[in-house]
Amino acid sequence: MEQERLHPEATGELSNLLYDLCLAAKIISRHVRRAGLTDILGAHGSVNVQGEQQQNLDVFANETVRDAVQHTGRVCVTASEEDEEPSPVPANRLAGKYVLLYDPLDGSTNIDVNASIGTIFSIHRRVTPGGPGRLEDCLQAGRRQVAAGYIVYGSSTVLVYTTGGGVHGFTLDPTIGEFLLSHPDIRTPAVGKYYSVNESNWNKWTPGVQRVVGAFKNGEGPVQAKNARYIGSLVADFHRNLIAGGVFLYPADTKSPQGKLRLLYEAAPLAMIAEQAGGAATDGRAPILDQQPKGLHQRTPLVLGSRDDVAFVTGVLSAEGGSAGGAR
Ligand code: AFP
Repeated sequence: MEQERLHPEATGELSNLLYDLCLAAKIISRHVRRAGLTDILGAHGSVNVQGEQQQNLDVFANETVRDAVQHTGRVCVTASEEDEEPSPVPANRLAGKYVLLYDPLDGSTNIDVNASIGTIFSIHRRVTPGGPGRLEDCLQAGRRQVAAGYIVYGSSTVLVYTTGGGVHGFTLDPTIGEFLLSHPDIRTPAVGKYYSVNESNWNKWTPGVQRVVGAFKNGEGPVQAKNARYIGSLVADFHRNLIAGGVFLYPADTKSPQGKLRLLYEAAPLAMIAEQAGGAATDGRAPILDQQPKGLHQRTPLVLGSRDDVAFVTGVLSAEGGSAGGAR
């Protein structure tokens, strides 16, 4: 609301959409906290559009976010990492001016082992004139996002978001059921103390990627050796690095020549937060936020986090002639 006051033209719809997402986050958080007690752990038995086994909580979180926003008249279409096609608001409902893209439960292989997971969201203004939203509303470059954020269900539940006026973090106080401002105006250190990468992919990487990971491990020139931290849940890895300083890499490799992570649901929203916090995000060559998506589930190599560390990786990989280790 404070941010909204800086924009006299604001109608309050964006603030209300963020409230809708907070409500979804509280419901998901409650389920995550009780996951071992209720019958919700484990595989759902279905496979999502990415060819991955869906977990019960994945399906629950996907529907919870969609239900929280679809009937409020604030969005015209939603698109989820879990669904093949966008979900326009039903024709008998009011279609709003916003577009919501989201990853309902990132890091879902961590669900059954009680490690941190998260929800990521990205909000655009619609580009089509009216009625239910369409695919083209969803296929916008990250630079056009009006808001982006994530909720990490960790040792506490934390919401981090930006509307382009800095990055702010709120912690859910379960005793009153509200998110309270706990991390105002987050700035990420220019040089990180952590690097986060799935090093089991070493043999699938290009020499350039091997060089940068070697530099983070052992130091090289001005690059100081760093500590490794990788949990396999992008939200959790990103959040730690945002606060403490660090660089996350998921480069292209011989198994995933386009990278593994999704541009619209993971890379673009976290890139907006990284840039707003003073960090950076590239595909190893160009800023993530400048990528024009061609498909809903497009993947991208990703280098994300502390500004100088991302610049080092991008320098090495650009010289090698690819995007985060992939072929041009
Ligand atoms: P899931 O949501 O399917 O668990 O994928 C998690 C993820 O997209 C991202 O959150 C992790 O950083 C990355 O994949 C982990 O991938 P690896 O298991 O290949 O390291």
